Amino acid sequence: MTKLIVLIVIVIGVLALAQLVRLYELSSKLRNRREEDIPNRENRLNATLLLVFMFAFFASFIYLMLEYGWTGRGDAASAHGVETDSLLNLNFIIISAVFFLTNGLLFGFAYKYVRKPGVKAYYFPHDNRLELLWTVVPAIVLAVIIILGLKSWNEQTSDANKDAVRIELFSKQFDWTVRMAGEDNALGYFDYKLTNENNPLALLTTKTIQDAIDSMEMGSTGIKAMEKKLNNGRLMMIPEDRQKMITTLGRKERLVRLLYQMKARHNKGLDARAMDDVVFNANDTLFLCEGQEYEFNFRAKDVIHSAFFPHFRAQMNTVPGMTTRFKFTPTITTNDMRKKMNNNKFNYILMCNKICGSSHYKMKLMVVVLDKPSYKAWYAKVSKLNPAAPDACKTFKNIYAVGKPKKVEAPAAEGQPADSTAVAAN
Ligand SMILES: [Cu+2]
Repeated sequence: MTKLIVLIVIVIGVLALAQLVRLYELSSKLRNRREEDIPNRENRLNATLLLVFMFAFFASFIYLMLEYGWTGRGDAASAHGVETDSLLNLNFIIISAVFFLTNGLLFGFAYKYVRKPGVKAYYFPHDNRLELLWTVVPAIVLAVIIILGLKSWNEQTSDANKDAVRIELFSKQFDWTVRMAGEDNALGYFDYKLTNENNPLALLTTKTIQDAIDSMEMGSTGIKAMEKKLNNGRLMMIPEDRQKMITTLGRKERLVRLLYQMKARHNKGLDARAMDDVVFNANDTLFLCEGQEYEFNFRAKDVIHSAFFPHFRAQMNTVPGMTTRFKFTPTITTNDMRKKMNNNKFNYILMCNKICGSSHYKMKLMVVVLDKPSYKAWYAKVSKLNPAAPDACKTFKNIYAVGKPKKVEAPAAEGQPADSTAVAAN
Protein backbone atom coordinates (compact mmCIF):
# COMPACT_ATOMS: atom_id res chain seq x y z
CA MET A 1 0.00 0.00 0.00
CA THR A 2 2.77 2.42 0.99
CA LYS A 3 4.57 1.57 -2.24
CA LEU A 4 1.47 2.42 -4.26
CA ILE A 5 1.10 5.80 -2.53
CA VAL A 6 4.77 6.61 -3.15
CA LEU A 7 4.35 5.67 -6.80
CA ILE A 8 1.25 7.87 -7.16
CA VAL A 9 3.05 10.81 -5.50
CA ILE A 10 6.00 10.42 -7.89
CA VAL A 11 3.72 10.28 -10.95
CA ILE A 12 1.76 13.36 -9.79
CA GLY A 13 5.06 15.16 -9.08
CA VAL A 14 6.33 14.47 -12.61
CA LEU A 15 3.03 15.63 -14.12
CA ALA A 16 3.13 18.85 -12.03
CA LEU A 17 6.69 19.53 -13.18
CA ALA A 18 5.72 19.02 -16.83
CA GLN A 19 2.84 21.47 -16.40
CA LEU A 20 5.18 24.05 -14.81
CA VAL A 21 7.59 23.83 -17.74
CA ARG A 22 4.68 24.21 -20.13
CA LEU A 23 3.48 27.27 -18.18
CA TYR A 24 6.94 28.80 -18.37
CA GLU A 25 7.11 28.27 -22.14
CA LEU A 26 3.68 29.85 -22.61
CA SER A 27 4.57 32.88 -20.48
CA SER A 28 7.80 33.33 -22.52
CA LYS A 29 5.77 33.25 -25.70
CA LEU A 30 3.35 35.82 -24.31
CA ARG A 31 6.23 38.12 -23.39
CA ASN A 32 7.57 37.67 -26.90
CA ARG A 33 10.86 36.17 -25.65
CA ARG A 34 12.83 33.56 -27.57
CA GLU A 35 13.51 30.31 -25.72
CA GLU A 36 17.31 30.68 -25.75
CA ASP A 37 17.22 34.21 -24.33
CA ILE A 38 17.86 33.61 -20.66
CA PRO A 39 17.88 36.72 -18.52
CA ASN A 40 21.11 37.38 -16.59
CA ARG A 41 19.31 37.21 -13.29
CA GLU A 42 18.35 33.56 -13.95
CA ASN A 43 21.85 32.65 -15.10
CA ARG A 44 23.35 34.04 -11.91
CA LEU A 45 20.76 32.23 -9.81
CA ASN A 46 21.62 28.93 -11.49
CA ALA A 47 25.35 29.50 -10.98
CA THR A 48 24.82 30.19 -7.28
CA LEU A 49 22.58 27.14 -6.92
CA LEU A 50 25.29 24.98 -8.52
CA LEU A 51 27.79 26.25 -5.96
CA VAL A 52 25.34 25.61 -3.12
CA PHE A 53 24.79 22.09 -4.46
CA MET A 54 28.55 21.49 -4.49
CA PHE A 55 28.92 22.43 -0.83
CA ALA A 56 25.91 20.29 0.15
CA PHE A 57 27.40 17.37 -1.85
CA PHE A 58 30.79 17.69 -0.13
CA ALA A 59 29.22 18.09 3.31
CA SER A 60 27.09 14.94 2.93
CA PHE A 61 30.12 12.96 1.72
CA ILE A 62 32.18 14.07 4.73
CA TYR A 63 29.28 13.35 7.10
CA LEU A 64 28.82 9.79 5.78
CA MET A 65 32.54 9.06 6.01
CA LEU A 66 32.75 10.35 9.60
CA GLU A 67 29.57 8.58 10.66
CA TYR A 68 30.18 5.16 9.07
CA GLY A 69 33.93 5.07 8.45
CA TRP A 70 35.69 3.64 5.42
CA THR A 71 34.42 0.11 5.71
CA GLY A 72 31.43 0.34 8.05
CA ARG A 73 32.56 -2.92 9.68
CA GLY A 74 34.80 -2.01 12.58
CA ASP A 75 38.33 -3.29 13.09
CA ALA A 76 39.74 -6.08 10.95
CA ALA A 77 40.05 -9.28 13.00
CA SER A 78 42.81 -10.98 11.04
CA ALA A 79 46.46 -10.30 10.36
CA HIS A 80 46.08 -9.71 6.62
CA GLY A 81 42.76 -7.91 7.19
CA VAL A 82 44.69 -4.96 8.61
CA GLU A 83 46.69 -4.85 5.38
CA THR A 84 43.54 -5.12 3.27
CA ASP A 85 42.07 -2.21 5.19
CA SER A 86 45.16 -0.08 4.61
CA LEU A 87 44.86 -0.84 0.88
CA LEU A 88 41.23 0.18 1.04
CA ASN A 89 42.22 3.37 2.86
CA LEU A 90 44.75 4.19 0.17
CA ASN A 91 42.04 3.71 -2.47
CA PHE A 92 39.64 5.89 -0.55
CA ILE A 93 42.23 8.65 -0.18
CA ILE A 94 42.85 8.63 -3.94
CA ILE A 95 39.14 8.45 -4.79
CA SER A 96 38.27 11.23 -2.34
CA ALA A 97 41.01 13.51 -3.67
CA VAL A 98 39.79 12.99 -7.24
CA PHE A 99 36.20 13.44 -6.10
CA PHE A 100 36.88 16.81 -4.46
CA LEU A 101 39.11 17.99 -7.30
CA THR A 102 36.84 17.11 -10.24
CA ASN A 103 33.59 18.18 -8.59
CA GLY A 104 35.23 21.37 -7.28
CA LEU A 105 36.33 22.21 -10.82
CA LEU A 106 32.99 21.26 -12.35
CA PHE A 107 30.79 23.34 -10.07
CA GLY A 108 33.40 26.02 -9.35
CA PHE A 109 33.90 26.75 -13.04
CA ALA A 110 30.16 26.70 -13.68
CA TYR A 111 29.91 29.44 -11.06
CA LYS A 112 32.97 31.40 -12.08
CA TYR A 113 32.36 31.41 -15.81
CA VAL A 114 28.66 32.19 -15.74
CA ARG A 115 27.59 34.00 -18.91
CA LYS A 116 28.21 37.72 -18.65
CA PRO A 117 26.72 40.15 -21.14
CA GLY A 118 29.25 41.31 -23.70
CA VAL A 119 31.93 38.74 -22.77
CA LYS A 120 32.73 36.22 -25.47
CA ALA A 121 33.79 32.68 -24.47
CA TYR A 122 37.44 31.73 -25.02
CA TYR A 123 37.80 29.00 -27.63
CA PHE A 124 40.02 26.23 -26.21
CA PRO A 125 39.80 23.07 -28.35
CA HIS A 126 42.90 21.02 -27.49
CA ASP A 127 46.10 20.88 -25.43
CA ASN A 128 48.67 18.11 -25.74
CA ARG A 129 50.18 18.71 -22.32
CA LEU A 130 46.79 18.36 -20.64
CA GLU A 131 46.03 15.17 -22.59
CA LEU A 132 49.36 13.73 -21.47
CA LEU A 133 48.75 14.73 -17.87
CA TRP A 134 45.34 13.09 -17.52
CA THR A 135 46.50 9.94 -19.26
CA VAL A 136 49.81 9.40 -17.51
CA VAL A 137 48.83 10.32 -13.95
CA PRO A 138 45.83 7.94 -13.72
CA ALA A 139 47.90 5.19 -15.39
CA ILE A 140 50.60 5.49 -12.72
CA VAL A 141 48.07 5.62 -9.89
CA LEU A 142 46.22 2.55 -11.25
CA ALA A 143 49.49 0.64 -11.65
CA VAL A 144 50.37 1.34 -8.00
CA ILE A 145 46.92 0.18 -6.82
CA ILE A 146 47.03 -2.99 -8.92
CA ILE A 147 50.59 -3.94 -7.95
CA LEU A 148 49.90 -3.48 -4.23
CA GLY A 149 46.62 -5.41 -4.55
CA LEU A 150 48.23 -8.31 -6.42
CA LYS A 151 51.01 -8.53 -3.87
CA SER A 152 48.51 -8.75 -1.05
CA TRP A 153 46.31 -11.26 -2.94
CA ASN A 154 49.29 -13.50 -3.64
CA GLU A 155 50.18 -13.51 0.02
CA GLN A 156 46.67 -14.47 1.06
CA THR A 157 46.29 -17.28 -1.44
CA SER A 158 49.82 -18.70 -1.42
CA ASP A 159 50.63 -21.96 0.38
CA ALA A 160 50.06 -21.87 4.11
CA ASN A 161 52.77 -22.69 6.64
CA LYS A 162 53.29 -26.33 7.60
CA ASP A 163 51.76 -25.73 11.04
CA ALA A 164 48.68 -23.97 9.68
CA VAL A 165 45.53 -25.87 10.62
CA ARG A 166 43.77 -27.29 7.57
CA ILE A 167 40.01 -26.82 7.42
CA GLU A 168 37.62 -27.71 4.64
CA LEU A 169 34.44 -25.71 4.15
CA PHE A 170 32.00 -27.74 2.10
CA SER A 171 29.22 -25.62 0.64
CA LYS A 172 25.91 -26.74 -0.72
CA GLN A 173 22.43 -25.30 -1.00
CA PHE A 174 22.01 -24.02 1.73
CA ASP A 175 24.56 -24.67 4.41
CA TRP A 176 28.25 -25.04 5.25
CA THR A 177 29.88 -28.20 6.58
CA VAL A 178 33.14 -27.82 8.46
CA ARG A 179 35.76 -30.58 8.25
CA MET A 180 38.91 -30.11 10.30
CA ALA A 181 42.03 -32.13 9.63
CA GLY A 182 42.57 -34.32 12.69
CA GLU A 183 45.77 -35.10 14.58
CA ASP A 184 47.82 -35.55 11.39
CA ASN A 185 46.78 -32.07 10.18
CA ALA A 186 46.07 -33.47 6.72
CA LEU A 187 42.63 -33.50 5.16
CA GLY A 188 41.53 -36.84 3.79
CA TYR A 189 41.13 -37.07 0.02
CA PHE A 190 37.72 -37.11 -1.62
CA ASP A 191 36.07 -38.03 -4.88
CA TYR A 192 32.60 -36.84 -5.82
CA LYS A 193 31.71 -40.31 -7.17
CA LEU A 194 31.67 -41.58 -3.58
CA THR A 195 28.88 -39.26 -2.52
CA ASN A 196 26.03 -41.06 -0.78
CA GLU A 197 23.95 -40.56 2.32
CA ASN A 198 26.53 -42.18 4.62
CA ASN A 199 29.31 -40.17 3.04
CA PRO A 200 27.95 -36.76 2.04
CA LEU A 201 31.46 -35.28 1.83
CA ALA A 202 32.56 -38.09 -0.51
CA LEU A 203 35.71 -38.92 1.48
CA LEU A 204 38.00 -41.50 -0.03
CA THR A 205 38.81 -44.61 2.00
CA THR A 206 38.87 -48.32 1.27
CA LYS A 207 35.56 -48.70 3.02
CA THR A 208 33.77 -45.79 1.36
CA ILE A 209 34.80 -47.08 -2.08
CA GLN A 210 33.44 -50.53 -1.26
CA ASP A 211 30.29 -48.96 0.12
CA ALA A 212 29.73 -46.91 -3.00
CA ILE A 213 30.15 -50.05 -5.12
CA ASP A 214 27.72 -51.96 -2.90
CA SER A 215 25.13 -49.23 -3.03
CA MET A 216 25.37 -49.23 -6.83
CA GLU A 217 25.10 -53.00 -7.16
CA MET A 218 22.87 -54.10 -4.30
CA GLY A 219 19.44 -53.14 -3.09
CA SER A 220 16.12 -52.80 -4.81
CA THR A 221 17.38 -50.11 -7.19
CA GLY A 222 20.84 -51.62 -7.61
CA ILE A 223 22.34 -52.93 -10.84
CA LYS A 224 21.66 -56.58 -9.98
CA ALA A 225 17.98 -56.00 -9.23
CA MET A 226 17.58 -53.97 -12.41
CA GLU A 227 19.23 -56.60 -14.57
CA LYS A 228 17.02 -59.24 -13.05
CA LYS A 229 13.91 -57.20 -13.79
CA LEU A 230 14.94 -56.48 -17.38
CA ASN A 231 15.70 -60.16 -18.01
CA ASN A 232 12.47 -61.36 -16.44
CA GLY A 233 10.37 -62.33 -19.45
CA ARG A 234 7.20 -62.70 -17.42
CA LEU A 235 7.33 -59.16 -16.00
CA MET A 236 5.12 -56.81 -17.99
CA MET A 237 6.64 -53.35 -18.45
CA ILE A 238 5.56 -50.23 -20.33
CA PRO A 239 8.10 -49.74 -23.17
CA GLU A 240 8.98 -46.19 -21.99
CA ASP A 241 9.66 -47.44 -18.46
CA ARG A 242 11.79 -50.21 -19.86
CA GLN A 243 13.80 -47.72 -21.93
CA LYS A 244 14.24 -45.46 -18.91
CA MET A 245 15.48 -48.37 -16.86
CA ILE A 246 17.97 -49.38 -19.55
CA THR A 247 19.37 -45.81 -19.62
CA THR A 248 19.68 -45.68 -15.83
CA LEU A 249 21.30 -49.10 -15.80
CA GLY A 250 23.86 -47.99 -18.38
CA ARG A 251 24.72 -44.95 -16.26
CA LYS A 252 25.09 -47.01 -13.13
CA GLU A 253 27.28 -49.57 -14.88
CA ARG A 254 29.61 -46.85 -16.15
CA LEU A 255 29.90 -45.38 -12.65
CA VAL A 256 30.52 -48.75 -11.05
CA ARG A 257 33.31 -49.46 -13.58
CA LEU A 258 34.98 -46.21 -12.50
CA LEU A 259 34.54 -47.20 -8.86
CA TYR A 260 36.24 -50.56 -9.48
CA GLN A 261 39.14 -48.73 -11.13
CA MET A 262 39.32 -46.45 -8.11
CA LYS A 263 39.33 -49.48 -5.82
CA ALA A 264 42.18 -51.10 -7.76
CA ARG A 265 44.30 -47.95 -7.61
CA HIS A 266 43.50 -47.02 -4.03
CA ASN A 267 46.33 -46.87 -1.53
CA LYS A 268 45.12 -48.13 1.85
CA GLY A 269 47.74 -46.04 3.58
CA LEU A 270 45.70 -42.95 2.75
CA ASP A 271 42.68 -44.08 4.80
CA ALA A 272 44.15 -42.73 8.01
CA ARG A 273 44.24 -39.25 6.53
CA ALA A 274 40.46 -39.20 6.32
CA MET A 275 39.62 -41.25 9.39
CA ASP A 276 40.79 -38.69 11.93
CA ASP A 277 39.14 -35.72 10.21
CA VAL A 278 36.60 -34.03 12.46
CA VAL A 279 33.32 -33.38 10.69
CA PHE A 280 30.78 -30.95 12.10
CA ASN A 281 27.07 -31.03 11.52
CA ALA A 282 26.02 -28.64 8.82
CA ASN A 283 25.26 -25.21 10.20
CA ASP A 284 27.18 -25.73 13.39
CA THR A 285 29.76 -23.25 14.60
CA LEU A 286 33.27 -22.85 13.22
CA PHE A 287 35.74 -22.55 16.10
CA LEU A 288 39.10 -20.88 15.51
CA CYS A 289 42.07 -20.14 17.71
CA GLU A 290 43.51 -16.67 18.15
CA GLY A 291 46.95 -16.28 16.56
CA GLN A 292 46.75 -19.61 14.71
CA GLU A 293 47.13 -19.64 10.94
CA TYR A 294 44.37 -21.47 9.07
CA GLU A 295 44.27 -22.83 5.57
CA PHE A 296 40.71 -22.96 4.29
CA ASN A 297 39.88 -25.31 1.43
CA PHE A 298 36.55 -24.69 -0.23
CA ARG A 299 34.35 -27.12 -2.09
CA ALA A 300 30.90 -26.75 -3.59
CA LYS A 301 28.46 -29.56 -4.24
CA ASP A 302 25.90 -27.93 -6.49
CA VAL A 303 26.36 -24.34 -7.66
CA ILE A 304 28.89 -21.58 -7.10
CA HIS A 305 28.78 -20.14 -3.60
CA SER A 306 31.07 -17.62 -2.04
CA ALA A 307 32.62 -17.86 1.41
CA PHE A 308 32.61 -14.39 2.90
CA PHE A 309 34.18 -13.65 6.30
CA PRO A 310 33.50 -9.89 6.52
CA HIS A 311 35.31 -9.29 9.82
CA PHE A 312 38.40 -11.14 8.66
CA ARG A 313 38.28 -9.32 5.31
CA ALA A 314 38.32 -12.57 3.39
CA GLN A 315 36.20 -13.88 0.56
CA MET A 316 36.55 -16.76 -1.88
CA ASN A 317 34.23 -18.35 -4.42
CA THR A 318 33.48 -22.02 -3.87
CA VAL A 319 33.25 -23.76 -7.22
CA PRO A 320 31.87 -27.23 -8.06
CA GLY A 321 34.62 -29.46 -9.41
CA MET A 322 37.58 -27.56 -8.00
CA THR A 323 39.10 -26.66 -4.65
CA THR A 324 39.75 -23.02 -3.91
CA ARG A 325 41.72 -21.88 -0.90
CA PHE A 326 43.01 -19.01 1.16
CA LYS A 327 44.58 -18.60 4.56
CA PHE A 328 44.22 -16.19 7.40
CA THR A 329 45.19 -15.79 11.04
CA PRO A 330 42.49 -14.53 13.41
CA THR A 331 43.93 -11.92 15.76
CA ILE A 332 41.02 -10.87 17.96
CA THR A 333 38.97 -13.30 20.04
CA THR A 334 35.19 -13.05 19.98
CA ASN A 335 35.24 -11.86 23.61
CA ASP A 336 37.76 -9.10 22.91
CA MET A 337 35.81 -8.00 19.85
CA ARG A 338 32.64 -7.84 21.95
CA LYS A 339 34.42 -5.56 24.42
CA LYS A 340 35.83 -3.46 21.58
CA MET A 341 32.45 -3.03 19.95
CA ASN A 342 30.71 -2.66 23.29
CA ASN A 343 28.19 -5.26 22.16
CA ASN A 344 28.03 -8.49 24.14
CA LYS A 345 25.90 -10.19 21.49
CA PHE A 346 28.42 -9.72 18.68
CA ASN A 347 29.52 -12.78 16.73
CA TYR A 348 31.77 -13.31 13.76
CA ILE A 349 30.07 -14.80 10.78
CA LEU A 350 30.73 -16.72 7.59
CA MET A 351 28.11 -16.17 4.94
CA CYS A 352 27.45 -17.02 1.35
CA ASN A 353 27.98 -13.98 -0.81
CA LYS A 354 26.66 -15.33 -4.07
CA ILE A 355 22.94 -15.49 -4.78
CA CYS A 356 22.76 -19.28 -4.97
CA GLY A 357 19.06 -20.02 -4.71
CA SER A 358 15.87 -19.33 -2.84
CA SER A 359 17.29 -19.83 0.65
CA HIS A 360 20.62 -18.15 -0.03
CA TYR A 361 20.04 -15.75 2.85
CA LYS A 362 20.04 -18.67 5.30
CA MET A 363 23.46 -19.87 4.24
CA LYS A 364 25.59 -18.69 7.12
CA LEU A 365 27.72 -20.09 9.87
CA MET A 366 28.67 -18.61 13.21
CA VAL A 367 32.41 -18.21 13.74
CA VAL A 368 33.90 -18.14 17.25
CA VAL A 369 37.51 -17.17 17.92
CA LEU A 370 38.80 -18.50 21.25
CA ASP A 371 42.02 -17.72 23.09
CA LYS A 372 44.63 -20.51 23.21
CA PRO A 373 43.63 -22.20 26.52
CA SER A 374 39.89 -22.25 25.72
CA TYR A 375 40.59 -23.49 22.23
CA LYS A 376 42.79 -26.30 23.56
CA ALA A 377 40.04 -27.37 25.94
CA TRP A 378 37.45 -27.28 23.17
CA TYR A 379 39.68 -29.18 20.77
CA ALA A 380 40.44 -31.93 23.29
CA LYS A 381 36.70 -32.48 23.55
CA VAL A 382 36.05 -32.85 19.85
CA SER A 383 39.19 -34.35 18.36
CA LYS A 384 39.39 -37.77 19.98
CA LEU A 385 37.14 -40.76 19.61
CA ASN A 386 35.58 -39.44 22.72
CA PRO A 387 32.15 -40.70 23.70
CA ALA A 388 31.57 -37.34 25.36
CA ALA A 389 32.20 -35.48 22.12
CA PRO A 390 29.27 -33.20 21.38
CA ASP A 391 26.73 -34.43 18.90
CA ALA A 392 27.56 -31.54 16.65
CA CYS A 393 30.82 -33.10 15.55
CA LYS A 394 32.41 -36.50 15.15
CA THR A 395 35.60 -37.81 13.68
CA PHE A 396 35.00 -39.40 10.31
CA LYS A 397 35.99 -42.72 11.85
CA ASN A 398 33.17 -42.32 14.33
CA ILE A 399 30.66 -41.38 11.69
CA TYR A 400 31.77 -44.16 9.45
CA ALA A 401 32.52 -46.70 12.14
CA VAL A 402 34.01 -49.91 10.84
CA GLY A 403 31.52 -52.76 10.96
CA LYS A 404 28.59 -50.38 11.25
CA PRO A 405 25.38 -52.26 10.41
CA LYS A 406 24.27 -51.77 6.83
CA LYS A 407 21.08 -49.88 6.39
CA VAL A 408 18.46 -52.45 5.45
CA GLU A 409 16.68 -51.38 2.35
CA ALA A 410 13.12 -52.50 1.84
CA PRO A 411 12.41 -53.94 -1.58
CA ALA A 412 10.43 -51.28 -3.41
CA ALA A 413 7.56 -51.68 -5.79
CA GLU A 414 8.22 -50.81 -9.42
CA GLY A 415 8.92 -47.09 -9.77
CA GLN A 416 8.26 -46.50 -6.09
CA PRO A 417 10.96 -45.36 -3.70
CA ALA A 418 11.57 -47.54 -0.69
CA ASP A 419 9.69 -45.83 2.10
CA SER A 420 8.26 -46.53 5.50
CA THR A 421 5.03 -48.02 4.17
CA ALA A 422 7.04 -50.52 2.11
CA VAL A 423 8.91 -51.52 5.26
CA ALA A 424 5.66 -51.97 7.13
CA ALA A 425 4.19 -54.06 4.32
CA ASN A 426 7.15 -56.41 4.44
CU1 LIG B 1 25.31 -20.07 -1.35
